[in-house]
Amino acid sequence: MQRRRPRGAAKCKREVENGSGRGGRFLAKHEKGSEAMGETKEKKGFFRRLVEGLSKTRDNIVSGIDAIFSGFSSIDEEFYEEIEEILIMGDLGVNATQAILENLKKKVKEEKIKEPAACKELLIRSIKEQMDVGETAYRFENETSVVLVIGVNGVGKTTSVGKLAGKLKAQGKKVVLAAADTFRAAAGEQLGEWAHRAGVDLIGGQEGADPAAVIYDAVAAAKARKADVLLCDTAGRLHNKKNLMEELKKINRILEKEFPQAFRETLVVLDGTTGQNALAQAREFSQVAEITGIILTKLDGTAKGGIAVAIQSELGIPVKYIGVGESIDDLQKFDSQEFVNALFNVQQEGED
Ligand SMILES: Nc1nc2c(ncn2[C@@H]2O[C@H](COP(=O)(O)OP(=O)(O)OP(=O)(O)O)[C@@H](O)[C@H]2O)c(=O)[nH]1
Ligand SMILES: [Mg+2]
Repeated sequence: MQRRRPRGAAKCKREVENGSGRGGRFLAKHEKGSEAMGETKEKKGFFRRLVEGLSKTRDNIVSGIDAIFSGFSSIDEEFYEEIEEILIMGDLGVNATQAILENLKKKVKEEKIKEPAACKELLIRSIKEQMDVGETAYRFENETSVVLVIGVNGVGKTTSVGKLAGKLKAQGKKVVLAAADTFRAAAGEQLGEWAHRAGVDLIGGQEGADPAAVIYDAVAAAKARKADVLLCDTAGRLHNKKNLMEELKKINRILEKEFPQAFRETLVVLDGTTGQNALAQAREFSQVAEITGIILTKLDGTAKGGIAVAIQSELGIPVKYIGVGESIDDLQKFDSQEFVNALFNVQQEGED
């Protein structure tokens, strides 16, 4: 088969194009139909910020993919191999990438596609399908609930708790924060600052206190103050991993016993810049807790955003929020369809 470019050329082109922020732009159908003006406006803002934040991942994926689509004149094994390489480099992970490619090959066959360029939309559709974890529920926002926020050290737990408190408070909810990270000296203080910023109550924060006892007190306070949501920040670093996991089990037992009527949400915070490590962490936490969602942080700047695909595809756990900065407004609900559009720089209908 004749090809205009030898294998590997896609990579060279990718390097040349990196940083230019260019990428194929085409219109995608807006899958959600018509929306209220306000929501559309908010979505646009979200989309633009996501496009900005994902610039590095996107440059890798989009320019690489575009180079393959224009560089190959026929669809063959090498064409698929190049796509595979780019997806793995974009941090989508080996398993998710393979599933996406299988799906793509099936679609190419079914729809009798012959032109490489016609594959791009199919690839985007395959990635979206691979990320499908059903409807992402935010029931805790509308019920009396306890949100336990867990994760290893430094991933952004305290920051995310603070941002989430701000978000809920803005919705008119009564929020109580539990400072159950008593391991690190400044942890309580740090959460205290967030409580102040968000304008919500804080329980605990004494260094060296028993985290489970803090949770016990916080539950009592949440009940007495008729709070809508109790948000619990936890330690990411204990003497060792076994301690950390034991501590979480103990906290869970207290919550089950003392607040059985509350809706439970357990969110694992993962640092988006750590790529495949984040996936391993989520797996470990899922062994000790019933994880209901992920907060993927630090997707601004130089994030390896493809990890969101790997998480939803491999773990089947929805990414519920993404962190896109350090201030209180920098937490967004995650929509995998829009995320893939942003990753591929697919312009939403109606955007400039
Ligand atoms: N750019 C960026 N920085 C973030 C984001 N989320 C958190 N950070 C930063 O990451 C650092 C660690 O955040 P923390 O919230 O303290 O992380 P933690 O998981 O509570 O850490 P430990 O309590 O030590 O386990 C801080 O400097 C935050 O400002 C984000 O979405 N984007
Ligand atoms: Mg913390």
